[in-house]
Amino acid sequence: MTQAHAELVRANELAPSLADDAATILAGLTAPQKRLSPKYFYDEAGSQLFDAICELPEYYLTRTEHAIMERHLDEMAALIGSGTAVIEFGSGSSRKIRQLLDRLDGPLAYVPVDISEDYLSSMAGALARDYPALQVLPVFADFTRPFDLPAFSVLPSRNLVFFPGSTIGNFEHEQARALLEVMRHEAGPGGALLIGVDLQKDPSVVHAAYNDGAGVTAAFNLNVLRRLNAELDATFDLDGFRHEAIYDEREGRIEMRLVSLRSQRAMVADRVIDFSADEHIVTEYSHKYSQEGFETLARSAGLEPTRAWHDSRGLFSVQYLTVPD
Ligand code: AVI
Repeated sequence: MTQAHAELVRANELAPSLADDAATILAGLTAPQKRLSPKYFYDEAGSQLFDAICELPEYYLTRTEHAIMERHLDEMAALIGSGTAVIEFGSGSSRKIRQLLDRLDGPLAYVPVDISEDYLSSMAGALARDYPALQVLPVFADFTRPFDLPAFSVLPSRNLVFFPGSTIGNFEHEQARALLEVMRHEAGPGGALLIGVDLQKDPSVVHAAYNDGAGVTAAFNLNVLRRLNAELDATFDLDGFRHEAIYDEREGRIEMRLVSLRSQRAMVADRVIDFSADEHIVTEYSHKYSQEGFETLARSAGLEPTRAWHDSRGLFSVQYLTVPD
């Protein structure tokens, strides 16, 4: 690993701490329907809780995606080809990228893009150590907006955007389309996208995945209030809220909420936020797609759905989309 390989690139202006995003957060908390963006879940504690969620028996997503990848990686690698630069949007778990890198034919570079700087640099450092032939070029950026790719010392044959885990589901449809357009831009003409997408299924299976028996998802959800207290001088009583996740079948999405257990008041950055009993903050949507619905979305972003792999129960999918030349 050379020094340049380990160096973190700051690609665009972004808000690493909640204090920098105070205006947006306050706008969400003072709207008629209180909202917080799910991007605020992922401080260090939140990222660790999310890793724990991925191990839960009820949370089928990670396990099923892993199995689909294991089963079809040879075909995926053949489609992707050799000498690729893999650009991972939101480099959440290095396990997934290792699974891909281990099977690709001579990948040239790995570009993890994330807003969690600590997580990004420790993960990128470990990968650079374990894959000495690979250029590991982390980019510290908000991947929802176009960013500059780092300079490659050798030009890759193509760019592959890797976005596992069904994080695309956490974006509302219009935002998801815009994000796919950013990915199309970063992949460039002739490039490709490999995206994990959770599928519509029996609502009870989805419901269980977001209401686990061990309460890890609840802790993950409530962690955002702890973060607001720590970073925005907020005064949320963490025992005054409960986790709720309901599956909205009409919208095909999980809606995750923090429900106020009583009428109460919290200060957030010197602003008073009042809650009535049972009032909730929406903290996350997690959309589930049909194969057809996802293809329509991809086409609307100028992408060509080329191949999709599903598990035998139809729980999850991995989608391969290409960028026209
Ligand atoms: C990151 N994302 C795909 C997860 C999901 O399933 O929507 C976040 C999550 N929220 C609750 N559990 C997991």
